[in-house]
Amino acid sequence: NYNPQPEHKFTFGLWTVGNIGRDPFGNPTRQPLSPEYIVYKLAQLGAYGVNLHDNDLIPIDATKAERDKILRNFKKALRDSGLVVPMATTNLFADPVFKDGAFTNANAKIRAYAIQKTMHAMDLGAELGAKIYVFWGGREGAEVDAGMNTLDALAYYREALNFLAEYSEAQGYGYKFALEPKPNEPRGDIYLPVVGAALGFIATLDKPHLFGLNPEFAHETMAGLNFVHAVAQAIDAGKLFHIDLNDQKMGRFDQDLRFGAENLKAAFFLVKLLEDSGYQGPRHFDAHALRTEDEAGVWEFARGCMRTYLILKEKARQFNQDKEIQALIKAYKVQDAELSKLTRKFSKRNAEALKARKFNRGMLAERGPGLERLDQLTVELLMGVR
Ligand code: GCO
Ligand code: MN
Ligand code: MN
Ligand code: MN
Repeated sequence: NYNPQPEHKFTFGLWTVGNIGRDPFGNPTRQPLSPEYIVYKLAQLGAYGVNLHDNDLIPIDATKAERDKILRNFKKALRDSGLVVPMATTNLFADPVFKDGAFTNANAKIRAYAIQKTMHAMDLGAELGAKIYVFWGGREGAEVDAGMNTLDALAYYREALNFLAEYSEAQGYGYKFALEPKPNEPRGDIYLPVVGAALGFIATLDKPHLFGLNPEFAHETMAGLNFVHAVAQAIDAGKLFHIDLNDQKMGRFDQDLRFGAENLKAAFFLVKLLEDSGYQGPRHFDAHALRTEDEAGVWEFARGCMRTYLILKEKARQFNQDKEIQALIKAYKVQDAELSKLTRKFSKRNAEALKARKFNRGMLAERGPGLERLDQLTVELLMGVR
């Protein structure tokens, strides 16, 4: 019946369903919704959790007394609704102070302020029970390279992440940090633009085990890359800490479409990958309703994201149990126990034996792997005629 339940671990950001429909050319088309209202509505719809930037909840210039009051009300809404806050993050992009970057800003005063702001935001997240802390470096980038900041920026970035990881440990917060790569928008070029770049950077940090990825469907897709492959690489590295689900037309501006709205087949393979690999983390929808919509459209959007995920999860189950599809996959993945024994691990003996083998290259090349049939069956399964 595709009814979302907390056990499905669906989460939304306050900024997602709370999006007021502003774009670079037009004013907001919707009224702001209060954080408490969003919490109750999401719980009603069957979501598991809500995520936030510090300033989604606490205005950047709030006094201590204001902060405490807002926090009290928000915690009450969480208690009453049963919603949890699995992930928290920092807004290091909206305020003009971050116009040329936060952790990577060429100005040491702004870099220090960004670290200070993040420590406060980490305190807030910890108070709400968050265990995953996301770093989306939206302003960490450039439009022009005349400032020659790139190499320095990477060093500053590393310094900030190392500092904040130590802070988390010293405070006993136990955060796992998830880097969220994006190729561009709002900067012309953002540093660490794709999943592979972030994985490479993590290896240079002091405590790489604390850092992983928060890949987003729209972000690799904007760059014309295969998001399912990117997620597979994160899983392979043991680094899929969180995931941002949405949709996007390739090569366009950042659209944040409802999950499955555009690339249904890729969404299917993504859900199948997440489910088959045993990913245990939240399924976070980082998207928003079309700017055309009113509040009713916002909740249709939220329902739609979760429903599509559950339908695709059921399709993945069907795919795994479809005898013909599974037989085709089995035939596609040709096994050879004897040769695999030789190639599994290098030894002088294995190398000698392999060098002495004769292969019938012509025959190996001749065989078609049967992917046309397999893919057509997948399409038919998705279209509901299987
Ligand atoms: C975007 C990003 C953001 C981040 C968010 C949490 O394209 O704007 O995806 O929505 O995910 O700031 O880090
Ligand atoms: Mn995004
Ligand atoms: Mn976005
Ligand atoms: Mn995101």
